[in-house]
Amino acid sequence: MAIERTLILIKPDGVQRGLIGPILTRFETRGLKVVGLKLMKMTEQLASQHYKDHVGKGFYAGLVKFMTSSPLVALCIEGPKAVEVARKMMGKTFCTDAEAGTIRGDFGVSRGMNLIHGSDSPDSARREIGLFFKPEELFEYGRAGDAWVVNDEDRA
Ligand code: D4T
Repeated sequence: MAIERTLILIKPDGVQRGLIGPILTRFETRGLKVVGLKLMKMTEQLASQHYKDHVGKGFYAGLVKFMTSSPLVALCIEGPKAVEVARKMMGKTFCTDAEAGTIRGDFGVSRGMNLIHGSDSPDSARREIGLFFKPEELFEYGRAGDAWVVNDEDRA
């Protein structure tokens, strides 16, 4: 089954700058399906779970301060190779290094305030989706145009 789900966060800087719509539009336009969506505040506890691999690193305190400072948008999106497709759309971690045409490369110039998070592997995606969404907050549904976005070959 090549159809995957991934966790995307539109970080506090993206929400504050009015970029929820433009960022969401990129995923929708690409053909990826939104199967979960919420505005929420990240707590310090959730930050420590989400960023468990970064706990103790020099940038961790600043990262948590930023991520808990204002609401973010959590998104679960679905599609063929969704994890890799979304990572490519986001661009390199620091906006200053991200290629033009990517979300970070088109909307940002900061290092740490990098607008968006996307899971880095299918395993991370499963773990992270579970941190941000209850099962009943995720939806399986068909869209009118789905047959023109994904066919049987993509699902094989
Ligand atoms: P996230 O996890 O936010 O999608 O970003 P990446 O997957 O692209 O990058 P990451 O996990 O290596 O870093 C997480 C987060 O920490 C910030 N950061 C990172 C920072 O402020 N200083 C640093 O030196 C690093 C490595 C940016 C993203």
